[in-house]
Amino acid sequence: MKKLLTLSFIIENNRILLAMKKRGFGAGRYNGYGGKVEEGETIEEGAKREFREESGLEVKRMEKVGIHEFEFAHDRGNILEVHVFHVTRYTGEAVETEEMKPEWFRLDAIPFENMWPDDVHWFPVFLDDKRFRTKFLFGENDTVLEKDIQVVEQL
Ligand code: 6U4
Repeated sequence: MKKLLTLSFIIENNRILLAMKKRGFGAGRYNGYGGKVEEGETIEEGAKREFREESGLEVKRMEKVGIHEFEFAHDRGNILEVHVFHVTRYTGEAVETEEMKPEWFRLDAIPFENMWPDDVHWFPVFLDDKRFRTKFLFGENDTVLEKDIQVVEQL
């Protein structure tokens, strides 16, 4: 069983837009914008919709940069396939919504201690502008039990 999700980030002027997730899966952590891809929409359409709903920004151009497969030890076989996008053109300004509170961070001050525990492992590849495929297995308290990070030419 695979569930399709998206995760999108704006990076500009040496800063990245993250948002504090206020409710739902991953609440209390900073992350990019995203969520489940719905039936009848493409992954890109889902990414843009989630970005709009959660931030108020309209994505004009985005590029897929990576694909994660996340699995939890207590729920083996259920894979979260998360498609990661770099948003390179957008309009509007990020606003706080019921789900997310936006905040810009300098690239040398990313708050990894308040993010998903996998992020510290793959962000360096992402910030280095490489394409990647990863697999993470999480244990109790979302600790990383296993990780595999591959730099790829094409996704
Ligand atoms: P709804 O649709 O509101 O019921 P919600 O609980 O808000 O769902 P969901 O599933 O829409 O959450 O979105 C989860 C978001 O978290 C997606 O953007 C993917 C991201 N995500 C999930 N696991 C992650 C992980 N290990 N590391 C990471 N992002 C992750 O950086």
